[in-house]
Amino acid sequence: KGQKPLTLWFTGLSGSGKSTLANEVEKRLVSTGHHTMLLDGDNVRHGLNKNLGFKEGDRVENIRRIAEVSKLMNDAGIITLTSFISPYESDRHSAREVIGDSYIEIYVSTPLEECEKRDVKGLYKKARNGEIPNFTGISSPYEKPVNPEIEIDTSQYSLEEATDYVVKQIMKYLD
Ligand code: GGZ
Repeated sequence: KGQKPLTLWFTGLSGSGKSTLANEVEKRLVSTGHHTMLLDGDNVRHGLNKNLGFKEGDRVENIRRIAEVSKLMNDAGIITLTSFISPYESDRHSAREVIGDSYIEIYVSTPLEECEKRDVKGLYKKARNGEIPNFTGISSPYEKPVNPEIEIDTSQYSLEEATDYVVKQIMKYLD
């Protein structure tokens, strides 16, 4: 299927719903004949980036490599969905420069309070107890996106509603 290869760059706090939403969006794209690749912690932080942790310099390098991989995927005609906190504005800006016009930023703006209430993996509790250092939102910064192409707060919608909304917005950028 002829398509403009996009990189759908999901950014937001741990527990904001980035990966869940990116997975659903990917399913929709696949069902309409698109060729996709989802990059997330499971397939990138455990492989390509397994030498990186969560100090600032490591996060910068994590995002830099993900942007470069996304560009390669796009060059191969594949729609890439990335699901990483990507907390720094300067790194997202660099990703945009590397990827170019294909870069679509999706800010998953679920508030910290809600993410902490969900605490799906118990990480916020550990971060509050000081068991996890440099935890985003608690002891490490999250710089809110200034001009994301798409913004969605998953605490306000069902997963299906959120997916519908994001897919509808993405259609503007697909031919
Ligand atoms: C933030 C951490 C940390 C610290 C481990 N800070 O909810 P999760 O578990 O599955 O998603 C989080 C993931 C964040 O990795 P990213 O590659 O997205 O981060 S970044 O873009 O900032 O490089 C969380 C887990 O890793 N995790 N320690 N200290 N999240």
